[in-house]
Amino acid sequence: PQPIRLTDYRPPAFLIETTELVFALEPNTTRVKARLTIRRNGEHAEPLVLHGERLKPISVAVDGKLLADSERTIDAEYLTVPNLPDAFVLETEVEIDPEANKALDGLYMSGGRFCTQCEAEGFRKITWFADRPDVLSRFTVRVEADKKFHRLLSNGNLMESGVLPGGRHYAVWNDPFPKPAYLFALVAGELDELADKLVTMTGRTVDLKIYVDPGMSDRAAYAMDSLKRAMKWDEEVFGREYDLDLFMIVAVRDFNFGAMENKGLNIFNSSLLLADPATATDLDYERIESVVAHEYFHNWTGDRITCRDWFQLCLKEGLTVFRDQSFSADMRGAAVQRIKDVKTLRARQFSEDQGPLSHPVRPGSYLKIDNFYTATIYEKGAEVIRMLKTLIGDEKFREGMDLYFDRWDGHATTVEEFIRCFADVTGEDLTDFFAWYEQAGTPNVTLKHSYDADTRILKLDLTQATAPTPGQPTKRALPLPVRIGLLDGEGRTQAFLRDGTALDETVVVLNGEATSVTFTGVDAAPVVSALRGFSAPVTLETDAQAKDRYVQLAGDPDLFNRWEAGQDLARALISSRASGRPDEVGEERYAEALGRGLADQAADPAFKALLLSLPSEADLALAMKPADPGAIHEAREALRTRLALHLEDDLKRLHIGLQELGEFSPDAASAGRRALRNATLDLLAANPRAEVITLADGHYRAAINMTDAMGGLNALMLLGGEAFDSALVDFYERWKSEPLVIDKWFALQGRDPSDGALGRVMGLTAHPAFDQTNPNRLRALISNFAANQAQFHDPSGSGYRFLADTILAVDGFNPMTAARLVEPLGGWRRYTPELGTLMKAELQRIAATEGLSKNVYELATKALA
Ligand code: B3K
Ligand code: ZN
Repeated sequence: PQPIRLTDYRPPAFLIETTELVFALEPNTTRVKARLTIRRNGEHAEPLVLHGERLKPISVAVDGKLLADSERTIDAEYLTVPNLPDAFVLETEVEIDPEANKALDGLYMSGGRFCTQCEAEGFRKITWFADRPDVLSRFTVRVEADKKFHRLLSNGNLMESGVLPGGRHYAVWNDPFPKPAYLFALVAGELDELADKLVTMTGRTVDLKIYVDPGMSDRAAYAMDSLKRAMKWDEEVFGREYDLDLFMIVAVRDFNFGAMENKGLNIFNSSLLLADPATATDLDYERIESVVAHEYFHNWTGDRITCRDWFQLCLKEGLTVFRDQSFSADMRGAAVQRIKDVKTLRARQFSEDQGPLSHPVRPGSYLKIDNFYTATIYEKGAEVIRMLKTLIGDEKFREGMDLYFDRWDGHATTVEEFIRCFADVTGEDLTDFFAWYEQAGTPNVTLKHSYDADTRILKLDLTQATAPTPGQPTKRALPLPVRIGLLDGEGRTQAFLRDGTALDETVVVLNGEATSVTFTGVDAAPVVSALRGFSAPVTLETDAQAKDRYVQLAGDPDLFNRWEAGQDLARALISSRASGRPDEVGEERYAEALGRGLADQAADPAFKALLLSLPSEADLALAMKPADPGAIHEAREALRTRLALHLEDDLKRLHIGLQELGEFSPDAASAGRRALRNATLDLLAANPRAEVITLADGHYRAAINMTDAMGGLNALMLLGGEAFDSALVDFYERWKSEPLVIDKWFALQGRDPSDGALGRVMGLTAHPAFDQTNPNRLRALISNFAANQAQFHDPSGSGYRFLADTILAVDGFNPMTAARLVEPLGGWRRYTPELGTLMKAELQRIAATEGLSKNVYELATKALA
């Protein structure tokens, strides 16, 4: 297969001004008629080439005249029509089979309902079209179906609806905003409606509707509340008002990823929409709030302004993640949100960047664009925007955004044009900054300090270097904002002078390979608090000593760095254990410091919960070269056991003290208290004793919300034994009719770190409730198992073999979802040679399989390269 390259971009040869579609819906034989008004774009004599895959042709006509077979060509990917006038009407009819579509791309059936997913290239499986984001068209859609498909929905405004003979009915929708085909959506089926209204900043009333499975509308209340808050926030923070009179969200159970921002008709994976206290955890609530906001924010950053081509994906995704992170920070507290976002970034993006699949935020080539919905495009894309804001300041950032909206509304554009808006409002040359989009890899920054007590001068020396990544052997220095503050030995903030100005904190821009800065008026030997708020997506090495970290852990006013100091200390202790030299004195000291952190009355419980959690095994594996997951697991558990012993009384006291008495509330403060309470139990479980089993069992059985039920079940899993087995049975019996809850049951067992996990996971694939055609269920078990460091990396290689077998099986019907399972094998070079060889062998077996999809082929071969 030939890669598609950014440098090959050509403007479309034809533009489609209007698109009229008629869907005669039938599960196996849906007819789609399209009437497109098309205009030649520029002076040329090229034929019209439209995308179309898996379509059964019925007819093709130009300006009302049916084309003979000889007047057009149809192959597996295109419809080609030569000799066309400069403007014409193309009418086509095709037949498709939604019921047979298990790839969940295009028009398919989920739970007896019709629904669509068109981003990135699904529309071509519905009808022939210029399925590329720079062809924007005005859509009118008529949907006809049997009346049992009660709701007939598409983008925009409902123009007309009525009954048809033969027990059928219809609805006609018109979307006044030109849009690319990837934002098209259609839903038909029996759905309950939750309705609300919002008055916008200019006084317009917008109808808000969320459609869910019958009987589930109560569970959409939190999503509705999140939507209203997101709409208001976008008005207040970005000046963006919603533009249609109706905004709809539909929840479906079978969906390849989280959600989709179709214009006026978002479609969501039900796991990111439905919640009530009994069935959803606080993490579910948190994700629902952020994804509802994310998809809503796309209305401006994605829909009104879209991407010229798919290489520009970060233009909408990185920016929209930045917007949803900022929203969540305002809703839930900036520090805790930042820590969580950085944990995700490190777990997903840093690991991607250390492996063969490392790519720039704006990649230069791809085989299947579906493979580039990555943490690099999304999470690192958001970091780049955050840095831009740090570098130019809040005001200029807002001015640049306003200019972007003014200049590009209604267009498909590029990252260059986005950055140009900020260059124009600041008058700055942002050419160097642009390299963040083109260069892959995580820069490593070093910081050394030297302090002269006599002159009270502090000198900081910073350097940066980025290791080579596939296709980019040499790297350039990038402009890096490093936010810095100083503490004294007691942990108090120390003011200092930079260029004569007194400051508590400053941003040093590391603009080349090395930079030095001097602060004067530094009264006492300082503890340097660097990269505050994680001001750049880099790894940082400093000359700080453990004692400096303890000062920070005790009271760095930058909560990100306070947490980070604890993580650094824990990393060092775990790595000492993993290399067979446990630092028991250090462990004692660490436990004491954590104890003081827990006792801090001023600290937010959500923050304390984060403080109490050790770096994840995956995070630790990134720092250990080569990584030995078994050793990491044991070392981390050993430290947890020591902490549990040392902090036992504190943990128990907290666990009891945090017991919830009133009504459940999903707000951040209540969720923080539950998180801390469950974190105490999680740590106590590292020291298994009858008393702890009783505590965990009691917690599970007394739980009146899913957060605590899962917290209890998780602790029982860590403790193992009969109590766990019986709780698992109890849980299943209780929730077997709730698919989203049963996903959690599968996920938990995938994560079980105890020996024999693979056998149990394989057994679960034969469980009547397991269904590999449902991506939520599949990922619950399989992706969680592949993230189960200790068990997936079993020295026999059986975990790898199992994953490869699963990938191959799923690739037969759902390539997009199969491809997303390849990543855990991708990092094979980072592991011990024994493990790496076994991982590589499985990748080779996958790559050599005949009939592989382009999706899996691309990732498997890149991982091997
Ligand atoms: N834009 C969609 C993702 C589509 C993924 C296609 N393979 C959801 C989102 O990022 O908001
Ligand atoms: Zn998005």
